[in-house]
Amino acid sequence: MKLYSYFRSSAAFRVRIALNLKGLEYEQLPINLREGEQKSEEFKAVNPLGLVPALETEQGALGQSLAIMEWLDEAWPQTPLLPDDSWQKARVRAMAYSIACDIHPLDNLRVLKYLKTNFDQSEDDVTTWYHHWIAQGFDALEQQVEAAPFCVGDKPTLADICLIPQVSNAKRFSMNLTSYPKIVGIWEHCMTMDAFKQAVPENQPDSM
Ligand SMILES: N[C@@H](CCC(=O)N[C@@H](CS)C(=O)NCC(=O)O)C(=O)O
Repeated sequence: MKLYSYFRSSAAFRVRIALNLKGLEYEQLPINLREGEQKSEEFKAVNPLGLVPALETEQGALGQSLAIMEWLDEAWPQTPLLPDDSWQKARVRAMAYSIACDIHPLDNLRVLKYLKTNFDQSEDDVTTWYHHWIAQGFDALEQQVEAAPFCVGDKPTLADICLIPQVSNAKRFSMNLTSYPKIVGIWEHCMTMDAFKQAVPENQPDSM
């Protein structure tokens, strides 16, 4: 499989973790978001949304990290990314969606660029915006997650896979995470695991 990715993309980071946890081979095709390659006609033929990640499979190309990961989980059931129990599964999905649907889209590159370019916001104001939406999401998640090692139960799930890249982003933007001891504990534990470590931005072929 081929993964259209960008080293700093947290949505691509999620898919890299999922592929690693399942022990699946994949080739990375870097799309440089800073250079605007996501908007090229060539890439839009793969993912009309112009967003990474996209996964090229034998059946075709697929966008949306959550859809990709759920498909991987059904196609390769080893190392499941969701618990068996339906209630626990719903809890995992609720946490994953809080990050992927509520926090992440507000802090996406195109949103930050729009604030700067179309609304003339300063770098500091954009950083305040960035921190604000992560804090609002993390305030709730800190109450919802179990303590380390993982968000739910004793195995990594979609909740951890979505959480870890979001924590990495928060750290990159120098956010103070001392109010989130459970979230930080889960991050520290996941960072001891190869599947997570190998997926971090610094370990990607297009990392600069
Ligand atoms: N909901 C999508 C979000 C994908 C997304 O927003 N990707 C970002 C990188 S993390 C992107 O490609 N941004 C390009 C841009 O903002 O122009 C998913 O989960 O795959």
